[in-house]
Amino acid sequence: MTRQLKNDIYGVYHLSPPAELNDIKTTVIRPATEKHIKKYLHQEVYLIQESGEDYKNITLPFIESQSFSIQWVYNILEKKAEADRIVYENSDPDNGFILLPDFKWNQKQVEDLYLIAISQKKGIKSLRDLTADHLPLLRNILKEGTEAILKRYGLRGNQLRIYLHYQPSYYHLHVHFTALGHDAPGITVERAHLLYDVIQNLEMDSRYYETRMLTYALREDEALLKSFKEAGKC
Ligand code: M7G
Repeated sequence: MTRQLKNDIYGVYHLSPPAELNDIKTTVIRPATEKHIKKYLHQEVYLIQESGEDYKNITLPFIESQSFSIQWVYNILEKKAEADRIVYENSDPDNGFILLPDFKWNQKQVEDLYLIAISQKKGIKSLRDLTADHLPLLRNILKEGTEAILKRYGLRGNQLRIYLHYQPSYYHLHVHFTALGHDAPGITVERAHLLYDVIQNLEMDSRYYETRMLTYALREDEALLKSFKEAGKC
């Protein structure tokens, strides 16, 4: 241990933890696409304000041409991968979902709990596709997902942050459940949409997410940002 600074009751030290405390959890993506590499590189970010029209004209064609493969999601739904990690399943083809630990969570402590609920129904790409028809699915995810987490991990609904990303990285509807005290990546106001709010907004207006302006950040060399620039939208 070496001391860098000491001032009154405050000290700053450099420590070299012993090997058993020095474990690093790693995720390996092999083969990684160019898009994967970009996702993990630091870059400047810029806000986009996407109208319903922009979504149809710019974002949707982009998603259809070059989004990440969602094979890993289908593997989970078809029990070809991670079947032993499933925490809860509602097998209804329209309103059901599978709840399991996100691969970012090592499952060792609930302080950074992170699970995802994946819709059984295919073809719901993101928040933009949601209408009042999806309320039963969203309510099931909220109620049954929360109950399953209480039962398995002892955290109550008021200790959880339950949200959807817009834009997501993977265009198959899924909901994030994280411990409220955990600053998980992607909980920023320009990306996370609380499930409580999503449900209320759809109850008020079935076309809410089809029509409203959605604001989010894009990284400097993301192709979608380029599409918005070419369309003179930013
Ligand atoms: P997202 O909002 O589409 O994108 O969330 P993000 O990754 O930019 O947040 C997808 C979520 O699924 C993320 O929280 C990922 O950590 C998680 N995830 C991604 N993959 C490829 C897997 C996987 O293979 N298994 C599990 N359990 N979780 C994954």
